[in-house]
Amino acid sequence: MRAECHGQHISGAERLLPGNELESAAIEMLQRALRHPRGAAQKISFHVEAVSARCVKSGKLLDLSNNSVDSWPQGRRLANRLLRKVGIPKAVAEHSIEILATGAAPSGQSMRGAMLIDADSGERLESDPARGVRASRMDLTAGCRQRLCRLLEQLNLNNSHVVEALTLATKVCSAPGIVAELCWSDDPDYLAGYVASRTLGYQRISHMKPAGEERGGRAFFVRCSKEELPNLVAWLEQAPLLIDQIGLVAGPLHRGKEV
Ligand code: WAQ
Ligand code: MG
Repeated sequence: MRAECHGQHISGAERLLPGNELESAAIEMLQRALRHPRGAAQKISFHVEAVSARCVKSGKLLDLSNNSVDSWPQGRRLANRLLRKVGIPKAVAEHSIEILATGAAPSGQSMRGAMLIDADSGERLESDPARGVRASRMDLTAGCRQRLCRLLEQLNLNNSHVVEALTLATKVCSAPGIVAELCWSDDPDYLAGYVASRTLGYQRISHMKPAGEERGGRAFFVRCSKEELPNLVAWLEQAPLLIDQIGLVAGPLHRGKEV
C-alpha cells in the first residue's frame, strides 16, 4: 500500500499473506492510510501480486534489545557508536545520520524507501534518491506474530511500528551484502528508531528525533561490488521471506546512561 498527499509520500506498508487473508489486510491498510498522523491521503494505491509458495523462504526474527535514552542527541550518539561497532567508519556513520536528519530526498523531505550507502566510502548508491529502495515481500506467520506480541507486551512495546520494523530489519539484515541498517520513523509523534545487523540484532533506541519532526528514514549499509548491486536490490524488493521463529526480546541496556 502507498498513500500520498499532493505528490508527497505519507505512508506505505507491505505484507506477505495467504490469499484468504488479503481482504481483511487490505481493509486494515486502507484504514491506516486514511488516518495517518502525517496527514489525510489524497491518493492510495494497492499493488497485489501472487507469489509462488515454493519461492517463500522461512527465517528467524532478529533478537531485540531495548535501549532507553533520555534525549534524541543521546540516541543519535548511541546509533553512531553501534554503527561503528559493525565496522562503519565514524565519518560515514555521522554523515548518514546527518542526511536522515536533514531529509534524505532531494526535496529535503523523507524518501519513500531507503538509501543504499557504501559501508566504507559513504557513497550513496540508490538509483533514485527520492524513492530509494523499498524492502518488500516479508511478513510473520500468524503464530510468530502472536508470540512476538505477547513478548513485546511485557516491555510495553506492542505496537505496529515495532512489529513491522523488526520484520523489515530481519529481512534487510539477512540480505547478502548488507552490513547494517539505521532507521527512525517519519511519523511526527513516533520518536524511536534502531540500528540493526546480523551480529547486533535489532537495537531499538527510544529517542532519535525531536517531537513533531517529520524527517526520518532508512539507510541500508552495503558492502558489495557495483556489479552485484542490482541483485541485492532485487533481493530486497522481491525475495519473499516469511518469518516463523521469534528471537529474544531483552530489556534496557542503556537506560538513561550517557553514551
Ligand atoms: N523499505 C525501505 N524503506 C522504507 C520502507 C521499506 N519497506 N518503509 C519505510 N521506509 C523508509 C521511508 O523512508 C520512511 O520515510 C522511513 O523508512 C520511516 O518509515 O522499535 O515507523 O514506517 O519502536 O515511519 C522504528 C522504530 C520505526 C520502531 C520505524 O518507520 C520501534 C517507522 P516508518
Ligand atoms: Mg511512517
